[in-house]
Amino acid sequence: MPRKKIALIGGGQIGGVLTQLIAQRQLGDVVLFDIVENLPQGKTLDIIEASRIDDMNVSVTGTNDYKDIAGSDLVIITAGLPRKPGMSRDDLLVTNAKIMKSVAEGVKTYAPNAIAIIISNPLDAMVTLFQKVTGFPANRVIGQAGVLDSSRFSTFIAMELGVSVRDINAMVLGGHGDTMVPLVRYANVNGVPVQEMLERKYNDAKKAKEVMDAMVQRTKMAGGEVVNLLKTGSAFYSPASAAIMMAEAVLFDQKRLLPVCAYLNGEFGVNGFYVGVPAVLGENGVEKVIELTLCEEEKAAFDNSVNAVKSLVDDMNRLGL
Ligand code: A3D
Repeated sequence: MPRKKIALIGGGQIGGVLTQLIAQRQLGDVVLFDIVENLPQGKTLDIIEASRIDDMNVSVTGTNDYKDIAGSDLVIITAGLPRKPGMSRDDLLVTNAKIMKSVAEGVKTYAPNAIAIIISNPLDAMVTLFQKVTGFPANRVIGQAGVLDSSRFSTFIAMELGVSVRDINAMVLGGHGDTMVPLVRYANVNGVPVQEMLERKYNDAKKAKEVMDAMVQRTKMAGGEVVNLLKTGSAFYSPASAAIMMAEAVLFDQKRLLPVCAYLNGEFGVNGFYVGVPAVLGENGVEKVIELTLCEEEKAAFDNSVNAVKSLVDDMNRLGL
């Protein structure tokens, strides 16, 4: 079987880590694109110079020319500014929308059959814009946010309970902003509800709820926590890992059930918007959105998050972006 071709648009922090992870795992040949001259060429040269050490038998090249992404099976987009301390993701809307438009034109022209995974913020709006400009079928345009937010939630739960994070199943739905919805009731450790484990640990339902609320809050603010520590950029190792999980699901047709930013056609009572929901990912991108029963409180939080996404998309349309 011929190797897959993977184009990475944006050769910054996340793009660099993505390149290295793809090469080390030999997921396919990589073309790293950026508008900054020599940046993608320099990063890819640095990475392939470790191919003897890391056993990387794939081609890895850097470019400033969209022609070189021709025929890509998968495109992962990280082009756009990251936030600085004090900024919300939504503050990036105007700048990153202009960048996303040019990226979408390039991908539409040179990789019209690709599946696209978007990482640039504000995530839900950027996914919406990319799909609109390319006209790609909605299932072929997917946003990465929920996999990372869920991994962050799982990490905090594992740290609190002192169990392996491999045994934690926890999902975060909704838009990728401060209104995101960590699903407390569904969070479990190999089937055992996290809420029950916390109640046993503290033998006090009120205290257990406080601990869970604090983990939910930390999850919602986890991106900002890293931004405040780094000062000059945002998280990049974990977002790259999250996109790799999604890329593998698509490239190897794994049918993984993952929380991703997917287009909704009435599921969860939402029509015509991209938002974070559980979905089956395979060779066709989003193959099925999985609906689940939300209690009144979860539904209200989810609707609130969807409204935040809708209002950002409205802003984008109003500003003619
Ligand atoms: P950074 O290291 O600044 O890299 C962005 C790259 O985009 C730079 O190398 C730029 O030169 C490049 N770029 C700018 N304009 C264009 C253009 N028109 N075409 C192609 N490339 C261009 O940022 P980063 O890699 O840390 O983050 C990238 C994006 O991901 C930002 O918007 C972040 O906010 C976002 N992000 C999302 C998540 C999610 O989980 C959704 C997490 C972390 C960061």
